Amino acid sequence: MALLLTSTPERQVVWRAAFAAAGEPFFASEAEVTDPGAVTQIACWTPPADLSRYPNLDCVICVGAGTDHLSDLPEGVTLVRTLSPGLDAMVRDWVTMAALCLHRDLPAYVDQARRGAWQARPVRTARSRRVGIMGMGRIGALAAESLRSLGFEVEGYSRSGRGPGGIKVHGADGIGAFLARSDLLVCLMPLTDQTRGALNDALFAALPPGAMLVHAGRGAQLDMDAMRRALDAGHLSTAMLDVTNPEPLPPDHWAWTDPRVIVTPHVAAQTDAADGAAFALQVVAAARAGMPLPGVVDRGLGY
Ligand code: NDP
Ligand code: OXD
Repeated sequence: MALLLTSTPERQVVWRAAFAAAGEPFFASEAEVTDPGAVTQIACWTPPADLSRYPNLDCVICVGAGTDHLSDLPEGVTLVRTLSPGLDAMVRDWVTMAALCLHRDLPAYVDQARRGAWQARPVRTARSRRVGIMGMGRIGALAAESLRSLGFEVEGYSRSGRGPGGIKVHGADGIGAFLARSDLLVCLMPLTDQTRGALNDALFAALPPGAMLVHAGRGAQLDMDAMRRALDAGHLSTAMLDVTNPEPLPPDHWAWTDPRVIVTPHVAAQTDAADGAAFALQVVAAARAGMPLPGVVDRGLGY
């Protein structure tokens, strides 16, 4: 039993030290693999091109949270997503920053500053802004707690209607009521067949006029042309995106220069190398003990 990592040289160093300290066999790259039959786990963002080289592969560990790009692994290979409080907290921080930026009109002030315009806009209290979070899993729950602590009126939406205690979470039959109250909509859903293209004309039209969009889920959930139409029509006032469609966003894309939109290049989280290695070692330990693996993705549901 051995784990193969495909990653950057900097991460290889950290993982090698962690696996050596744990006494676990480890290959830091495909070039190091002398016996492909020994590889039982692969940890990666982008998997090796030819997985058939590893006949005893049991499990692929995605070093991030979203696993949509790993949906076509061979049958019988278990897919695991990294569970890392540090990663979750990074996305929470990005969402909190983005929500505050939009709530306090930063896009307009940055635009004014470029033009040397000293012009005040009305300031609203956080408690007067209703936040709606789509996706109330590990990260959605943390973001809700953070935004609530700042005074926002937060409600959530999830596939099942489940979510953390102490917060109202709408299920599929409550989507209309959820959107109608979301002055600031946050998307933290995984990319699945159901969520692909979910941020579209109909959804934007269902929001209160002048709503704000914070998107850190997956780019393919967002119809960027629909977002532009919603901005032009006033259904949306501003948007802050960490994920875009396509990704990377081409240098000449309208969203880079539209003063109503702020884009960051999919950086809400970057798994800390030591945290990633520690989680992979938990997976290896569970596999050795014949115990259920942590972080298993339901490949039918897609997350
Ligand atoms: P979880 O699996 O913990 O939670 C997923 C949540 O989404 C659950 O509440 C689930 O509902 C809900 N959901 C799934 N499908 C639907 C649907 N069709 N309609 C409504 N809700 C749905 O995931 P995480 O919180 O850990 O991560 C969420 C996503 O955030 C990741 O999949 C990834 O795409 C994105 N992400 C982005 C990062 C970035 O850098 N921008 C970094 C990390 C994550 P239910 O409870 O009912 O199943
Ligand atoms: C992601 C991640 O899922 O960076 O986007 O973990």
